[in-house]
Amino acid sequence: MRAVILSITTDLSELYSLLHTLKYEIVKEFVQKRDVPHSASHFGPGKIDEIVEEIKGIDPDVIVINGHLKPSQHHVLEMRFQKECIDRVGVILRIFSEHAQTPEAIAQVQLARLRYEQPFLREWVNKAKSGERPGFLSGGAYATDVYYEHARTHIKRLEKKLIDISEGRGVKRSRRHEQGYLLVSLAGYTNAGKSALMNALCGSDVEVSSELFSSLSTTTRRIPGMKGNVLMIDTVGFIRDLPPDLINAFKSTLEEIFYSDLVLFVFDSSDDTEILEMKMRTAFDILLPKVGDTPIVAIGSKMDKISSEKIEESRKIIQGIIGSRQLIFVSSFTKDGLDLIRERIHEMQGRNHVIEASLPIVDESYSLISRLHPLSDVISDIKEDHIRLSVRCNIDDSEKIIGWLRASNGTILVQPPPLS
Ligand SMILES: Nc1nc2c(ncn2[C@@H]2O[C@H](COP(=O)(O)OP(=O)(O)OP(=O)(O)O)[C@@H](O)[C@H]2O)c(=O)[nH]1
Ligand SMILES: [Mg+2]
Repeated sequence: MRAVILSITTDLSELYSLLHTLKYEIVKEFVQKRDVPHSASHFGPGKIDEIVEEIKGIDPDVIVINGHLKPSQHHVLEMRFQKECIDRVGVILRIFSEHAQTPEAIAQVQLARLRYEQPFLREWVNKAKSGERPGFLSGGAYATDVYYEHARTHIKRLEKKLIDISEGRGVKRSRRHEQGYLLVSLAGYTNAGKSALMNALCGSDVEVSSELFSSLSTTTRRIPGMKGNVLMIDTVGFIRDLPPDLINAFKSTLEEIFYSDLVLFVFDSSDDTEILEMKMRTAFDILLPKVGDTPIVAIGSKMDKISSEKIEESRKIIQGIIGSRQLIFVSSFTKDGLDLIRERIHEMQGRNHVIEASLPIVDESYSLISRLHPLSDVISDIKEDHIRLSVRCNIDDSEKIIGWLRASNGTILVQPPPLS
């Protein structure tokens, strides 16, 4: 496919990676710097006229817009260029479609795609008179209308199918918990190195690739050499500017994160500072609502590619985003740092006692919470007039922790049974 790019920013590196993953050839790029897209046509109409002339000689297969198109803009651009136009989400969905392999991933991608296309179709149903649209749906108003109705039915069917798969997944998960498995999930931005880390820890052979979204289905493997049974779960990567609808299509996959006992939140520590921060914030924003009470450890991958100064620089940025959660740097290639992950999992295995408490909102409570972190997995939630605390710890530490909480004017709401 020969693609022409339109962008209102000069930052094209991620779009290049996405198009490279699709094996599209970029034949020309047009950049018109603007703070916000033109409301009717993304680029200003004068610039569009110019491009229409210019691409006549190039004759690309597709025009890729480095941003998010509203249905009306999409309609205008396709009419002007007489070419298929896709935006960034459209590109991502094409990658998803190509990479989906399991029945669940295929259904999730189909659902995401149909939901994404709905508003565009509605626009075409409203506007189409004689079927001038190039590319798909070129059969005119009637065909568009039929397709739209068909899509709606299909969406319902897919939603039902995914609920069924998700229920099966839930049964499997609770069986594993009953059998005493500890579940550790990998989450993070696409290409962060999640699958490579899984392979390094589990000796598995999940596909590792520089393409984006290589893993669209979850894979579960046992981590060998650990006391007790520990399962590691690789999950789909995140990317910025994904509409919630798309994330929701992957809901059942992301549930694996929610129900795990520990989340390893992987980021590529070799990324440039600005990109590192953007990816980390994006992934964290998507991740946090998905993790519930599960403790998170941030994992800086690919440390073999960076200097110790860069590690320290990244540490500062990341710690600013993840707060007092633990941060470990690793390399799946040299295996550096992997022992720290195993150690952390070991600790988790003993932390099966929960203390619930409330603390007053004062500085002393915050310093107590920092003191609790090395000993336990702490979740704090600020309520109107108190801090609600859930502390998972080792039974040996529970009495000490309860003592500290009481000394800081805390009220113990739930505590483990006393040691006999
Ligand atoms: N130098 C170095 N490269 C790594 C390391 N881990 C992963 N990579 C490279 O980073 C790229 C992405 O790795 P993956 O493990 O596929 O990343 P992922 O997070 O699973 O990506 P998606 O499944 O696409 O979301 C590949 O080209 C790997 O070879 C590492 O420890 N060191
Ligand atoms: Mg992967």
